[in-house]
Amino acid sequence: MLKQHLETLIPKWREEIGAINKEHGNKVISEVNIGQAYGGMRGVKAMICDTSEVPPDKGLIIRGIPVAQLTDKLPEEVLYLLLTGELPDKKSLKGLQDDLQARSKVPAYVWKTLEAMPKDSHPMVMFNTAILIMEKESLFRKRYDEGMKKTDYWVPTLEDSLNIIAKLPAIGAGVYRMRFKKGPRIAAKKGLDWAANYAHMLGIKDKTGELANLMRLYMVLHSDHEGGNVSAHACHCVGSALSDPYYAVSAGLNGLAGPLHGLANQECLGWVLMVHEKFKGVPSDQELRQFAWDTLQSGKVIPGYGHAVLRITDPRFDAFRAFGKRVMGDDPVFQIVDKVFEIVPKVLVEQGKAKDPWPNVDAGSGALLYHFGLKEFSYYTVLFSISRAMGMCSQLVVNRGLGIPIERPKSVPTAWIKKQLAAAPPPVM
Ligand code: AMX
Repeated sequence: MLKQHLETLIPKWREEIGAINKEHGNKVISEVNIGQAYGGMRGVKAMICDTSEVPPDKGLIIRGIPVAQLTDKLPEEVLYLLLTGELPDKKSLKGLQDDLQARSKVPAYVWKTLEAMPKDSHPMVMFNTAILIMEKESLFRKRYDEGMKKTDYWVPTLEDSLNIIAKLPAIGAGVYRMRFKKGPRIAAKKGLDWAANYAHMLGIKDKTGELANLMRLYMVLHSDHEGGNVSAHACHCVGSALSDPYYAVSAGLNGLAGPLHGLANQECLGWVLMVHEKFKGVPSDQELRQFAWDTLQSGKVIPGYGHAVLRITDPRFDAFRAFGKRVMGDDPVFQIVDKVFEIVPKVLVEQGKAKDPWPNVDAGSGALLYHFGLKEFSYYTVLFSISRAMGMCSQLVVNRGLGIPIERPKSVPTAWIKKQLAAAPPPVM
């Protein structure tokens, strides 16, 4: 059903974009100055992402819907939205859920490979290895080798993407149980939705059902964040070489494993727990302010604060905070997260370096997981990965559908910059 729907949508999108390109292809949408070329291309509008956008003053908007309006949706609904631009009706949702369930069995060789890895491997390395070794299942590569038409590329990309996404809860939960010696793997339960099944397979007691709710929320909130962030961009760049989704998603997740990107949630909870340990509970405002300054003065960043694009409190942080207040308002670790939110932005403003002093998505998520007994925080980026794979895969499918070519920006050496400067000082932009 999803595939049939995309079969009607993709030719229309392709036609529309073809016409825009033909008529307006040489219109300027962005200029690049030397600072941006040396500065991580910040703010350069040089790629298209139709699955979501992140206006600095609004935060994540998925296919036109602000993420705050999606917090009661299932991740499968959001996946359908990312791929098609529409929320599914009941029948389409059930179709997608059944499809994912039918694709969810993880090959035995994945478990054998993970078991053979060093016992102290980072959970992200285990998770990512599982995705990469499944590359031999790629239908995209098979069909490409057989000689498929360019306009069909998106079809096996969708197949590979659904095959990957369907298996991630079991792989993620399997990594958790193996890496942290939690006992044998737990089989999926028929009838549970994608995220609730993940919570079930982790094997953490969930009498109230709130852990399953948190997982649904977590998976929705992390699902996509436009195209220029490290993981989405790495996935897009690798996919643009027509490397199949196993290679491309794996590349993206290697980027997500960086401490300035997805690993920040692990670092963030570490910082909050340091506060908890040092002050034996929730500190006073003054104690916390001093602790934040000590962190900055030791040359470190305050994890969970700041963003390359956002200039407001991340609406995803707001959604997690609301969940925390509802479910664990009396938990001291959550109370510290709440207090950090009151104190740290003021400290960062006073310091005057960070362009965005507000919390990002990672500032609070770890504390919520910790509350439910998921205390191995080196694992947290795996959760992020399970969710973000939905956005990365959706971007791949759409990009293959639109026939977006191989990515190849132009680099220049510093000698070239110097030559330009000597010839004529560039205008200040
Ligand atoms: N604490 C201390 N200093 C910070 C800071 C923070 N939270 N955020 C930014 N700064 C500093 C930068 O280190 C930089 O210092 P420098 O001039 O000495 O190099 C200066 O402020 C300007 O940086 P910026 O333009 O505001 O940020 P950026 O776009 O270069 O980087 C980010 C954005 C997120 C990497 C940065 O804010 C940061 O390191 N935050 C903490 C880590 C974090 O929370 N990462 C998660 C991001 C979300 C995600 O991908 N999951």
